[in-house]
Amino acid sequence: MNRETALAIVKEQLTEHRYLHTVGVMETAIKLAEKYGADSKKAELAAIFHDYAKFRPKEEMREIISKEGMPAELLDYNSELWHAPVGAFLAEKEAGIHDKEVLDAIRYHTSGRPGMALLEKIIYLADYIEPGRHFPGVDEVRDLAKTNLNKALIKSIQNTIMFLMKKGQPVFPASFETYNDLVMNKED
Ligand code: DGI
Ligand code: FE
Ligand code: FE
Repeated sequence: MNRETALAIVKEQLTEHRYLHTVGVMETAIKLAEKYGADSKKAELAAIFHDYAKFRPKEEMREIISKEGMPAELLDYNSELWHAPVGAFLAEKEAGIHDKEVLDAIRYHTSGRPGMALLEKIIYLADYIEPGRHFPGVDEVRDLAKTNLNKALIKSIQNTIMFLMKKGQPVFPASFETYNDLVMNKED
């Protein structure tokens, strides 16, 4: 699927603000793919569809998670986590994207997972550092992303977990597991 077709499909599903975020993620993901040796066309497609399900009604997402064999544990945690696996499912079902690497990058873009593939890391990070993001700590992660993908990823997950904990919110176990996996397998 080419960029224009993909963007036109997701535009229908998103607000203007979320669409601009998506374009930012796309541009950032392509740059990261070129820098770190991932397939830039896959990065482009995964980035365009990463928030495809962001505005689906909670009831629809809950039903898809239950019926399609996704981890039931998701339902006990923040519903903000749901659009990622549901987005992967709907990108395949509604938009005919079958590439497993692309679908996994969409599926794990919010929680991460232990043993993340390169494309998954790139989409997770691009989502965090795209130019429209302005939260505390984002510039430090942008700097790390210029030289070390894993360090940037660790910092972004650390920031997200600490942000949730400071608010006294639950943290999905996969987020902790991803953090531990990256810290324990640090290459440098
Ligand atoms: O969809 P986006 O806003 O672009 O970004 P995202 O898919 O990373 O969603 C992030 C939101 O999910 C953010 O507001 C934090 C929230 N969230 C809730 N519980 C968890 C969580 N994020 C992670 N990584 N882990 C959680 O347990
Ligand atoms: Fe998202
Ligand atoms: Fe996003």
